[in-house]
Amino acid sequence: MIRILTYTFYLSAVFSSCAMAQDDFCADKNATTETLNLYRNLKKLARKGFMFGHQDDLAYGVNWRYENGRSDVKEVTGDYPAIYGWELGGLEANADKNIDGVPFKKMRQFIKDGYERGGVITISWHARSPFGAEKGAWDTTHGTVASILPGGSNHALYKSWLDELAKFFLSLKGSRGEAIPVLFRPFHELTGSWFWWGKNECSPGQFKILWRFTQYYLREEKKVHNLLYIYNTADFKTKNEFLERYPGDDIVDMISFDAYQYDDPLKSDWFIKNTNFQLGLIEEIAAEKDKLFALSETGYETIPYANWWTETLLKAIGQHKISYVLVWRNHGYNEFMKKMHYYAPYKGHASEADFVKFYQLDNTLFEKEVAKEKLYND
Ligand code: BMA
Repeated sequence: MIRILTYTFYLSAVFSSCAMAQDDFCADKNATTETLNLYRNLKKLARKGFMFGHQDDLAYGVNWRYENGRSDVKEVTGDYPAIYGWELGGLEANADKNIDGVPFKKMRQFIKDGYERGGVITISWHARSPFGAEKGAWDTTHGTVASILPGGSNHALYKSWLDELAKFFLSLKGSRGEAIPVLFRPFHELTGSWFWWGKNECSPGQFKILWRFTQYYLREEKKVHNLLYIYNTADFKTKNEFLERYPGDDIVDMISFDAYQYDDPLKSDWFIKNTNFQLGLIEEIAAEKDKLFALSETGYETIPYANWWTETLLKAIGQHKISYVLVWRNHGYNEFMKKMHYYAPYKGHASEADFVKFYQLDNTLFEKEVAKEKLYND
C-alpha cells in the first residue's frame, strides 16, 4: 500500500510539475550557499563568455597517466580548463575505480584541486543496468527503468546505488569543510537509445518519475544539497522533442545536449549548422524557463582537422550564450576500441596553434579567468 501511495505521489508530482520559472533560486531550495552562489554567478558569467571543459583532464592525457598537476590542456595553453568533467559509473556497485579506470579516491582529490583553484565541476553517471553488469549502462533491456521505480523489483537495489552516490557527493569538501558544488548530469543523452534510460527503453512518464525519484531521494532522504541538475539530451530536431522527457522546471537548473563531429568538416558543414540550430532551440527554451544552458559534450575524435577549434567549434557555438562547452576524455590509444581516443589537443598535436588562438579569444573562459570571478562567493 505504502508503495502504491508513494508511486501515486511521484506520478502526481510528475504530471503537475508545471512550476513557474524560479527567479534566482536553483532547484534545491536547501542548496548550500556555495551551490546557490555558483548558480547565480553562472548566469552572469554566460554574458561574458563560455567556459571550456574537459573530461578526466587531471587524471590522464594522451601520453601520460596520473602525474600530479598535469593536464593536456594546460600543456598547450598554460592554463587548466574552467570546467572539469568526471564520471561516476561503477560507484553504484562499490567499485574502487570508475568504468574508465579512474580511482574514486584520486577523483575526489582532483575535484578538490579544481574547485580550490576556482574551477567548476560537472559529473556524469554511466550507471550500470541491474540486468546487465557486462554491458553496463549500454544494456538496453526493456523494462529496466520500470523495475527501478518505486514498487519495482529493483527499487531497493537502485536506492542502494543512490546511497553510494550520496556518500560520494557528501564527501566532496573544500578546505573550509564546505561541500563542493557539482553540476550533476544524470541519465545523459536521454533522447538516444543506447543506454537503459533511453527513449526506446522507457516511456516519457517513466523517465520523469525516474528523474524525480532520484532527485527527491538524494536531496530529501540523503540530504545532498551541493548539486545543480543538468537535463541532457542527444540529437533532437524540435523544442517539443527536446522537452518530451523534461521532468519539470522546479527540478532542473541547466539544459544541454551532446553533439559530436563525425563527418569531415572540410567536406561538410553539417556539424556547424546542426549544432548551431540546436543551440538556438535550447537558448529559447532556457530563456523561457530561466535556465542555464550548455553544450555538455562535444568533440572530433583525434581532431584530424588542425583548425577545428576556431573554424568549426567556434562557429557551431556562434553567438549563443552557453555556460560551457566540454570535450570528452584524452584516453590515448584505446585497447578496447583499437584506436586512438582523445578530444583535446596535447603538446605537439597538429591543432595546438589553433587551440591557443581559441584560448586567447575574449569569450572563451579557462580556469585563470573564471577563478577571478570567484564563482562560489556571493
Ligand atoms: C565513451 C568512451 C568510453 C567511456 C565512456 C564513459 O564516450 O569514452 O571509452 O567508457 O564514454 O566515460
